[in-house]
Amino acid sequence: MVDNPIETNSPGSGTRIDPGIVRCLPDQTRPTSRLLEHKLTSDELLHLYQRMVEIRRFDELAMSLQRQGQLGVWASCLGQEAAQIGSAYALADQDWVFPSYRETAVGLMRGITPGDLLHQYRGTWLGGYDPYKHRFAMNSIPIATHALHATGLAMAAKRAGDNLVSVAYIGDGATSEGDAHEAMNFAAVFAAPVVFFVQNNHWAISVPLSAQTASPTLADRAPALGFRGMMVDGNDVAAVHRVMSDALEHARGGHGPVLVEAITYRIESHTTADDHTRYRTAAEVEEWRERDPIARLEHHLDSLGMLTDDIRRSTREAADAKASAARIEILQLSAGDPTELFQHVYHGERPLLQEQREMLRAELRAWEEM
Ligand SMILES: Cc1ncc(C[n+]2csc(CCOP(=O)(O)OP(=O)(O)O)c2C)c(N)n1
Ligand SMILES: [Mg+2]
Repeated sequence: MVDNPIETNSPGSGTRIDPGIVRCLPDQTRPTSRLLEHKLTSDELLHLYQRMVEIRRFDELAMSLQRQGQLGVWASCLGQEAAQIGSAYALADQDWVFPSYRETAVGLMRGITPGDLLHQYRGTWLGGYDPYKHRFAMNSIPIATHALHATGLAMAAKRAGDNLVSVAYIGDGATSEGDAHEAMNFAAVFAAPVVFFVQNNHWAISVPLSAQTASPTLADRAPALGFRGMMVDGNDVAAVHRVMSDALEHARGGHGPVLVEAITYRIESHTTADDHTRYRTAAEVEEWRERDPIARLEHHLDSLGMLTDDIRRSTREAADAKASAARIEILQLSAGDPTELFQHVYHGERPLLQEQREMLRAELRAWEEM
């Protein structure tokens, strides 16, 4: 299943134990384990640290804007920054990304501005960015449907002789969908250049991983379908970058798809419309907070003597400044008229939709009068 089987998880950690999880950076919360070399220079590590801090700050901003009624909903990526940033950093410009709703960090790494990324959450009725320019498709709210799009694009690229890899970002829950299975099976049969980057954050809303699959790992899905599966510590940015670079090289070289299972954790609720305290323990969340991916990298940079107080401060200040600018950009987006929702469903008006539009208008009027 994995190229470099390494037993690094400590028993009794309270989480699923899997062999063969690639790690590169020391983890303060586990006994010292065998670490692999990574492919990043010290400057690159520092750069990724700065981006992780910046994107976490942006996530906090989006959470508070939602609480202030400025965004309809928000799906936080808190705790998943290393998985998203390490994998996105390994991509080439020509590669295509098919994201779910939680891939904020990947979108920002693809050069989309915060305001453009948030149109959908602000309720405007046009997507804010050009998917072709950033090679970042519109995010998929339906679970796993975009895995099929990723495979389709990769099959077409192969036929056309284009040098690109298509990456589907899916969750642990998404692996249970028929669409994910079909996408993986087709990709394997046609040796399409796809990477299925699975962020195993242990939860699909309130469904734990243990209720999602009887398979010991999600990466096991790949060899069953005849392709390569790899596991990586998703809170280790350098390991994620290494594994993702290898996966991309494999797919780009014409050797078929790869499934990367990045083991991480969703620290926040599923979205702002959810309350995770109703279905998981504070102790579990705390355990993963201690494995924070930014703290992990900070420790490492510290040990290299690269993280002075000045750098910490300037990183925080730069993140704050970017968040302030993003806030202005987001608040300028006009949320538009919600009753336009009914205009483009069919060509022409339909009585049922007209009725529904009137119901919405009445509700909006009632809200205004409150
Ligand atoms: C086809 C489909 N079924 C159900 C849902 C409702 N739903 C939204 S998010 C979600 C859980 C997804 O979990 P996972 O794939 O682990 O991604 P995560 O939210 O953890 O990033 C579900 C079932 C949906 N959006 N689409
Ligand atoms: Mg999940």
